[in-house]
Amino acid sequence: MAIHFVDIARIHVKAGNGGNGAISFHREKYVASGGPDGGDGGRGGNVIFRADRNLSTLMDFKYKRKYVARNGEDGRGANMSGKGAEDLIVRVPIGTVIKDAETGLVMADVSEQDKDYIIAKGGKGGLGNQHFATPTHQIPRYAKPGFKGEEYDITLELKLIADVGLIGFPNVGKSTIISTISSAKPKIANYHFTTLTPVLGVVRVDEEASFVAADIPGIIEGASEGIGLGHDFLRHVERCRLLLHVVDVSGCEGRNPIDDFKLINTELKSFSEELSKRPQIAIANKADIATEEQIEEFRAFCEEEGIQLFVISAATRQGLEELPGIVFNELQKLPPVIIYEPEFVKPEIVEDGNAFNIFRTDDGAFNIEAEWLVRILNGTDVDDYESLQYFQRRLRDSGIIDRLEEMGVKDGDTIRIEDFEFDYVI
Ligand SMILES: Nc1nc2c(ncn2[C@@H]2O[C@H](COP(=O)(O)OP(=O)(O)OP(=O)(O)O)[C@@H](O)[C@H]2O)c(=O)[nH]1
Ligand SMILES: [Mg+2]
Repeated sequence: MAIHFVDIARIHVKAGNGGNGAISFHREKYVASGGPDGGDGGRGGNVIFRADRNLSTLMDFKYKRKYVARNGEDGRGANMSGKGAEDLIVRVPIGTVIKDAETGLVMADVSEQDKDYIIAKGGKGGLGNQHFATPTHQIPRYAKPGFKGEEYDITLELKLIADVGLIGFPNVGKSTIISTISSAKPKIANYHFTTLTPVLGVVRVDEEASFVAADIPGIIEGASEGIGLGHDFLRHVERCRLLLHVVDVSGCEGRNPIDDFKLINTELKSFSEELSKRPQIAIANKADIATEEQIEEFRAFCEEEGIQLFVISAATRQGLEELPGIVFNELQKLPPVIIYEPEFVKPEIVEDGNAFNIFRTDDGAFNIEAEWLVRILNGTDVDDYESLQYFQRRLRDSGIIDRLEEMGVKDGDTIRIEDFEFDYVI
């Protein structure tokens, strides 16, 4: 069965890098040598997620999987700062939960309209050489490169925001119920899996009172192993405060409503222990074609289990008048719709930290891994004596030279830092 509804996606987001600081010196006619006037780099663009009421699936993300914000502009001479880049706004349906793909930890729950969820932060711009002049060092020939923008592989999962979720076997009448008590008009038909995509409906109790209900595809035994439409759709009722568990009390398809009820709860449990503990109201539907004994048998089961029961017929509307009011009152006793708190902690970017790692490769070269050092190297004019001195000072201050000597570095050995390579000179 082809399912066109897309409610899960994996994408890559990258914020813009900060622009590089400029190396420049003030120049004027008849002025021999001016001071440093290299401007700062601009900030890289953020990747921001926003909830959009007009979207209902994550379909777009199936085709476009890379979202890259622009880099900040480099600084220029005459103290001109580079322009910051515009943010990249990515629109998703309300209720999209964003997780770090690697750890599975929640980064954001895009559940509020008009709110910016910054997922990848743009890099700061680097400082221009105007900042590095000191009384003893008046011609700084180095500037700082911009910081890298954050970059993540993320997953998007749509978890609808609804107070109430309708669950049950296929064909028990879930869609018929939601279509009679709410504004939603889902497809209703006498076959299994009529509903393929979740549907939200607003149920009005009176002028002031209303709640949102979600109708999802039917669940069958083995759904947790992927039978039927699987149980992925349960994700859409995960936030619900209350579940309306619908059974066909007439057993018109030759099944037993008590068995059905237990089976669905088993499937629920294998999907999520937490969801299986969510409060439920049993809805015995199709009472119009059920016998008194059938209804009583189910009622006895519910009483024994301590489950609140509601007997209705969505076809004749018997009992449906009262249902919204009862559900609404029940909701008043329950906690609000679940919003997922961010739990992912971004790795900290330490400016000019001194952490490094050195290892020897097969060819005998010493490889230095240190992000801060690469940043300095990128901003260093290797032909310039002063900036080279600055670079060497950082090598010494950070303990890299000591470590190299411990490791037995000799004159003429190759030192490698990412793409840079040079000979070690004592
Ligand atoms: N006799 C009777 N038939 C009903 C009642 N409620 C629904 N039906 C019929 O049952 C069939 C299935 O109804 P749906 O509302 O599509 O069932 P569903 O649970 O949404 O089914 P799926 O979307 O396939 O999971 C339709 O033919 C409805 O007309 C009822 O109270 N009494
Ligand atoms: Mg349906």
